[in-house]
Amino acid sequence: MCSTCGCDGDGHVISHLGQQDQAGGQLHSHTHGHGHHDHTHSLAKSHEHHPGSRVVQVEKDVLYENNLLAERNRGYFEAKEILAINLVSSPGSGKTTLLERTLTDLQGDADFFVIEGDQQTTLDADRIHATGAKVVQINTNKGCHLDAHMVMHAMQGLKLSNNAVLFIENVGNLVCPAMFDLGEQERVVIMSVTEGDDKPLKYPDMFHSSSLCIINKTDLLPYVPFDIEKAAANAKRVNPSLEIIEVSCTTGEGLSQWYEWLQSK
Ligand SMILES: Nc1nc2c(ncn2[C@@H]2O[C@H](COP(=O)(O)OP(=O)(O)OP(=O)(O)O)[C@@H](O)[C@H]2O)c(=O)[nH]1
Ligand SMILES: [Zn+2]
Ligand SMILES: [Zn+2]
Repeated sequence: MCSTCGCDGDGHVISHLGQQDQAGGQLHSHTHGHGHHDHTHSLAKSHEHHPGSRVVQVEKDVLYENNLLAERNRGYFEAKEILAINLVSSPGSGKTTLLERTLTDLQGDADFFVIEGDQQTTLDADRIHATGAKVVQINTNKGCHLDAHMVMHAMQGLKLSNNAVLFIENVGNLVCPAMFDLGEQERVVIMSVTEGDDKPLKYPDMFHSSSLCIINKTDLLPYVPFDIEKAAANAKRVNPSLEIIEVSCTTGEGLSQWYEWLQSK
């Protein structure tokens, strides 16, 4: 849990890329500490001392506050009929590549917006920006996940249109992002065949809280000892209602199934 691993959720930087924000090619960014907000942080934190309970109390407070803001995001998405999809995975499984292909292949089918979460750099946001989609970058610095608060502020820079599709690329981490509801309708976990077919059993929360699992890099199956049936069975063991789609973002194999899934939402 992040409150015990030292991650600092309030030190994030939000950078706006895209037509409306890229005046003169300058990337506009601002840091987000506390003290200048246009929303309230309603929690009066308890300062009572219960021996041995401090860590648990902090976790409860962090998640409680997150869940309030997630509900707020969800209400906004519902009111504007926006489909918000939280993409989660370990680092390098192919989230940004999947987004690049999706935004290119489905161009014109809907208004697409992207929130890019990374600890450092705007590399992923630059890749998304190159597809023509509107994108905002959140750098979490030490933070190992996105939270509802960061997403709320990032949305303020995106000016989402009604009926839009919003992809949120979370920080590459199969542990902490599982605990943070962002207000999304769908959580999609991406695993790749180079990671081992035991991942759903080792990181059950992530697979339990997702509605779709994409198994990526199937083009590498001849070269790695990954049993795709076993991976799917492990994922179903953790979450029997999890849908599974096998794709290769490199060859494009299976992507039509992903697009059909998107269209069904
Ligand atoms: N062989 C193969 N490589 C892929 C595929 N999809 C992505 N890659 C490669 O995997 C590497 C990581 O892909 P990214 O899309 O950057 O992964 P990511 O999940 O966005 O990574 P982080 O943002 O760092 O968590 C890149 O070198 C991609 O080219 C695929 O289907 N097959
Ligand atoms: Zn705030
Ligand atoms: Zn990425």
